[in-house]
Amino acid sequence: MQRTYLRAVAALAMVVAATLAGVTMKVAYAHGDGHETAFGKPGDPKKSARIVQIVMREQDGKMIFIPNTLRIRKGEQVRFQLRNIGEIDHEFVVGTLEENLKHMKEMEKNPDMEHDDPNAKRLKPKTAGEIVWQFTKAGRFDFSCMIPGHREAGMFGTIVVE
Ligand SMILES: [Cu+2]
Repeated sequence: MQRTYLRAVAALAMVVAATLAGVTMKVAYAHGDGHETAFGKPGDPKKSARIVQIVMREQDGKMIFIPNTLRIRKGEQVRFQLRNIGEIDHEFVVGTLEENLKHMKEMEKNPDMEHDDPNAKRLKPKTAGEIVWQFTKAGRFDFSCMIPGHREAGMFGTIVVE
């Protein structure tokens, strides 16, 4: 009797352990798979997306993005079509304001730092590029050019997701 009981408890414990392991694995997978960040995740280029065109340029001693304010619906996937029509390199990096400011400080120390991230694109003069990003969280976010001096010259914008 006692033995059967112990065996049943052991079997139950194994089922619980296996279930917990399964749940843990699934959570880890979902997290790693989506590259989810505080401002969303890389989009799926095969899925439909709202097209947002952004021009980067210098103008009257300033450096700008046109437009520099965007409103996006939560969950919306956006295809940023970026064009650098200026005379020098520019960059588009989307993130939280906090992260972008921190990143900018790192760029000041390493001006040649290259970005190959799904949320960033550096463009030579007279070239174009694309980023597909899905904004999964509501909030106020930032896009900036991280090349030293450019954000200070005006090269940043705001994305409001609601
Ligand atoms: Cu720039």
